[in-house]
This record gives sequence, structure tokens and C-alpha cells, in this order.
Amino acid sequence: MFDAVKSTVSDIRDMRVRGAGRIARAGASALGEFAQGYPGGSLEDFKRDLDAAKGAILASRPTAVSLWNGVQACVRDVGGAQSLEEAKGSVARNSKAFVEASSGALRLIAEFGAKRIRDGDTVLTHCNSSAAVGVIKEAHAQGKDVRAFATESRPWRQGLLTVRELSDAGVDVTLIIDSAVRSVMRRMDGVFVGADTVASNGALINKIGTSQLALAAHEARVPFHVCTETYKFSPMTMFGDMVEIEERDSGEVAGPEEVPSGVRVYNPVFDATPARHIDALITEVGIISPGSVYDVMVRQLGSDIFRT
Ligand code: RI2
Repeated sequence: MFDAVKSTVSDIRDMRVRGAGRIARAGASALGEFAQGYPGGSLEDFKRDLDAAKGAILASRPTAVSLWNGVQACVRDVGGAQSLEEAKGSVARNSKAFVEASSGALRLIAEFGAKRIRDGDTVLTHCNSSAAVGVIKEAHAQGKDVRAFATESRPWRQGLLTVRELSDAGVDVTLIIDSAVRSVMRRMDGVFVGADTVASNGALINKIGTSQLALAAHEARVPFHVCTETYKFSPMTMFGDMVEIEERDSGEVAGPEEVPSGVRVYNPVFDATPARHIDALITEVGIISPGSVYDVMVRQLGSDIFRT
């Protein structure tokens, strides 16, 4: 296996690179490097090795649809290639295009989402989402007086990254523990979270605890926004597949010395927020309702949905 692929696989698997968008860009970039650096050989050799590289990347976070869509975007033209050079070129080109489109989407989401934050608002975010953090930073950069609350997000505590990013940007930010969400909700003007996966029925799969934020926001009548690129929409859900919730090692929650033997530790990474608790999805193609996800999915992913 080639070095760029190997190191990306271990970085994603061990959470050194994390966040649905970042892992998609990392996976796509690794495939681009793989193609560019591929030594001679036949087109068949390349296709076989590309399949192996693709499989290894997808296995690093096996339930991540962003990674799947990113990888798929890179390899979409290989089937029609007539020569090794053509195949290599298409992967390299598509990889670059995906990374650029993904970064461009973040800029548009920030621009659209900032319109949902008014001067003087206090907003809540969860975990560490570059899309959601981008929205809050953009509102601040536009001169709005915005205060942010960020959850710690056990067990990896990605909330510490969020407070660092927001504070570096000059945003007034408060860190809270995950269980403080309901007690602060009445002081919030809006909730902005990211997405790992969006299902065709508009449900959101995101960092564990997101559904509690949504429930508390719903109860307190605080608008709940999902900041998401459309490549986090899961085409598989159109055909009835359920989104698999990744479960990680129990040692991330508690070490064996911390709990009596025989006690099981359950560590689901994501949870599902139903569409009825979501006010809007802020995407690069505009602000949409959960009920529009299916149509946008068909339009954005187009024939790629049916190619695999
Ligand atoms: P961006 C993260 O998952 C969080 O759940 C976050 O909300 C989501 O990815 C989207 O992040 P993890 O990789 O793509 O920390 O907006 O498990 O950066």
C-alpha cells in the first residue's frame, strides 16, 4: 500500500484527522496522491490497486458517508478510462476538484448561516464542526455581537478545539459540559451543529448528544440549524439502508482500572436527530428544510447515486 494512503488511513482511524468534512478531504487527497505517484503498469493493475487503496480508506471510518462520497467522487471516471494515464489523470483531477468544492462549500455555508445570527445573539454548538464554527466566526467577522456556548463533547472532548478556534477568532465563548445543555437552552437564540450524515428523510446523524440538544431546543422553542455540505447526504438511505452508528473502543470512555470487572462500557459515537426537531439545514446550495433533502440529494449527487 502506498505511503500517502497508509498514513491517511491511520490518521483517520486514530482520530488525528477527524470531522466529517476533514476526513473526506483527507481521503480524497490521499487517492489523488496515490494516482499521481502510481508507477507504470497496466490499467488493470492500477484499477486493482486503486480498489485496494479505496477499500483501506473507507475502512478507516467505515460508517462515514462523507468519506464514501469523497472517495466516490475521485474514482467516478476510472471505469470509462482507456489507458493508465487517462485513469490516473481522472483520479488526480477529481480529487483536486472535490477538495476545492468542499472548501468552497464551507465558505458558502458560513455566508448563508451567518444571516441566521442576529446582532446580540447567543448560540450553542456541539462537538467540533468546521461548518458550524465557520458560521459563528462569519457572523462575528461581519461585526455582529455574537456569544457562543460550546459543549465539551465527551469522550474525545472536541469541544476544546471549538472553544480554541472561536476564541482565536475573537468570539466570546463559554465551555459547558454536555449535561449542562438543557439548563442553558432558554438563554440561547439558536443552535448550530454540524453533520456526519443526513438521511433522505431529513434525519441527522451527528456526534453523540446532538439529539439531546435538539430535544432541549425543541422544548425551549430555540431554532435548531444543521450546517452541512451536501456530500454528507447519504444516497444509501434512499434505498432503505439504515445509517449504521459507529461504536468505538470502550477505553475512550473509561479505562479497565476505573470500572469494576464485569461492567460493560458502551461508546456509540453518533446519534440520530429526527427531522421534526430540525428547523433548517444550511448547505452550500442554500438553506433547506429537512423535507427537501431527498430532492436536493438527487440533484446534487445525480447519476453517481446509481453508479456504484
Ligand atoms: P465538520 C464530527 O465527527 C462531529 O460529529 C461534527 O459535528 C461532524 O464531524 C462534522 O464536522 P467526528 O469525526 O465536517 O469528531 O463540519 O466523530 O467539520
